[in-house]
Amino acid sequence: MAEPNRSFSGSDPDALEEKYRLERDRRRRVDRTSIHDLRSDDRFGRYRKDPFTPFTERDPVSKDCEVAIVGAGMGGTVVAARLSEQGIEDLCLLDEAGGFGGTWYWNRYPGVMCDIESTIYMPMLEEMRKTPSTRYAFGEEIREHFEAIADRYALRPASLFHTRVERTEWNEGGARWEITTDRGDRIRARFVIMAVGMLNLMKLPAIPGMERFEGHAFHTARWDYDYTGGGPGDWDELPGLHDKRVALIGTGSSGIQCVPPLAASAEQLYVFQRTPSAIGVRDNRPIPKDFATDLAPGWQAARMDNFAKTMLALPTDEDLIDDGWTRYYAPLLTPRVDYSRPLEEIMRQIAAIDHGVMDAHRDRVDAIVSDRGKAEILKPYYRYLCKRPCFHDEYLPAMDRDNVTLVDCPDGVEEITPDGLVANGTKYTVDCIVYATGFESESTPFQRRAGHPIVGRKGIDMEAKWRDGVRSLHGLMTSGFPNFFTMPNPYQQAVVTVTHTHVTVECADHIAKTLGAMHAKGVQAFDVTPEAEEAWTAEIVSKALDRSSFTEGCTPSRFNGEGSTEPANPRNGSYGGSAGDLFGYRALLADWRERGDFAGLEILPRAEDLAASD
Ligand code: N01
Repeated sequence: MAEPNRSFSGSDPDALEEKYRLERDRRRRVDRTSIHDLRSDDRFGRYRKDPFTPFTERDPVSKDCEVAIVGAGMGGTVVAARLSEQGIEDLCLLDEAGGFGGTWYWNRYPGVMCDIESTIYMPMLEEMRKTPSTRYAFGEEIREHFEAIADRYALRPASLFHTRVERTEWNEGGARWEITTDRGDRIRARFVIMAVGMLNLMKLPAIPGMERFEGHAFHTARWDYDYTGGGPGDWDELPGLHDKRVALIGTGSSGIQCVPPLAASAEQLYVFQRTPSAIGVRDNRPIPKDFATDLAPGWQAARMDNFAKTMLALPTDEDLIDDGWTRYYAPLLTPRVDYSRPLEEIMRQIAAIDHGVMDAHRDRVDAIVSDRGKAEILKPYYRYLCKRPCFHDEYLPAMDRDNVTLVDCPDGVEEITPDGLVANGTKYTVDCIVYATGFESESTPFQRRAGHPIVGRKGIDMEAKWRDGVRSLHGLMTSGFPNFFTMPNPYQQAVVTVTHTHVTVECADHIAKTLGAMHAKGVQAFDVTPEAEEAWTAEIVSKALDRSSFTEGCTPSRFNGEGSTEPANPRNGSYGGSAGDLFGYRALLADWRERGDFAGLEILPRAEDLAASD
């Protein structure tokens, strides 16, 4: 693939931008946000069923614990491990899944992998003495890593799986959080940590007629290996599909990863593409077993920092990761242009970098896909940051296969019939439909992602409190909700990082150390003061950039509300603005802890006093 920083080689950047506008407009016409709400629409509830772990009956649990953690994905598992390092081991983890891993529990589709380098994506590698087997880990290795963390820190006995929290409520009198679940449990906890995840709600588009489909259908986040054959991590052969015509809807990160195994096994694969992804080089390879042998302790944190610095264009001696993210994404996230020049010229320089990057991606399609018709359809025409980029080396070659039909449908699939799909007025008869249609976006309000009412002091509901935008201290605590933390999320006033692992481990560390310090000082209850919350929110708002002039030009995607022209709420921002100031944020949290005065928190020596103070 060509070098990223070359300028656009085409003779007419204006014509290219005009092409981008035309392609955007082709995709703006559909009702893209129409989905089936899987939580409330019983007709589609079966799409959420766990195909991986059998459901077992158990008696309801009634117990007290020090810290309840809602969610046993990356955030919940890592914060639980860090708490136990602080000596806080009286925990209770709750999750709807049947095991640890969150997104990696649910997403076991053929080909599932992480396109962030495993050495910086998989947390706690040093503590676990783990060297990932490949540069980009496949899903099973990541999921098993979370299971291993859970075993090492004895989290399993503290965990309730296949358990959906129905209500989390502050009990004023008892000064405890009370959690009730769909299994009849009653958990009373002094502290609560919400680790509910960010891409945790499967998105099933509301395509007319889909409930009438008589073949087999499922979402990539609930892969049905009973139907396809094969199994998680064992997908070279999916014998159940040998005589099947399969439709795949969606060509984002999940869709493109499952195309090669599907193409290798299905009799016929129809790929329904609304917008082509930009597919960069992945270059996966084994990591030598002795990779970390000579590295100094702390190597993983240093490597994560190196990646973050490269992404933020901060000085580093070397780009240790040196992959598509650092070569293509970084130059556009934090462009190295001459900011002393007039704005118009700066914009021209950035456009030239962008055109060069996207040109390289279009050239890659031409170089790999020999079917000229398919190649044209696969070329992405939009600015690189408009959609999440993908990295893959087998997807484009698989598209060239004779048994793969690529259906270009910028309007989406029009209709589903009892035996097939209709797009652009053409009917495709199939046996099976795979929805690779993704998840509700990271900007989904916290309470919807949490999926249940969270009720704080004086009966205030979190949904009501954050309806007009987030108000928090550090993006992790909020006034009126004592002894309560949320793990960070991009639109929630913490900080964003390109690999979400980084902000997760930083905040898990901070929350655990804060609770450790509170224990040491005998603090039993805190609440955020309204003044501290106001000040933090003002800080976030002051750095919020109006990106609408950029996103307006983008092809519709989850990054711009599927083409919405609504301005973003500046309160739902990130520390340091849109690219995020991770290092400033981390220093600020460390300084806050070091001062030891819990600034911005109202501390009461006994939880009971907090109730009495209302
Ligand atoms: O979901 P997506 P995903 N008719 O939203 C299409 C993370 N992840 O599961 O592009 C036809 O990206 C939709 O079309 P369009 C990562 O953060 C990470 O693939 O919107 N098509 C799109 O092609 C990622 O961003 C890894 O026009 C319809 C697709 O469905 C996030 O998860 C791996 C349609 C959805 O793509 C989500 O990725 C996998 C309709 N009605 C995932 N509705 C790593 O490697 C939707 N589409 C770390």
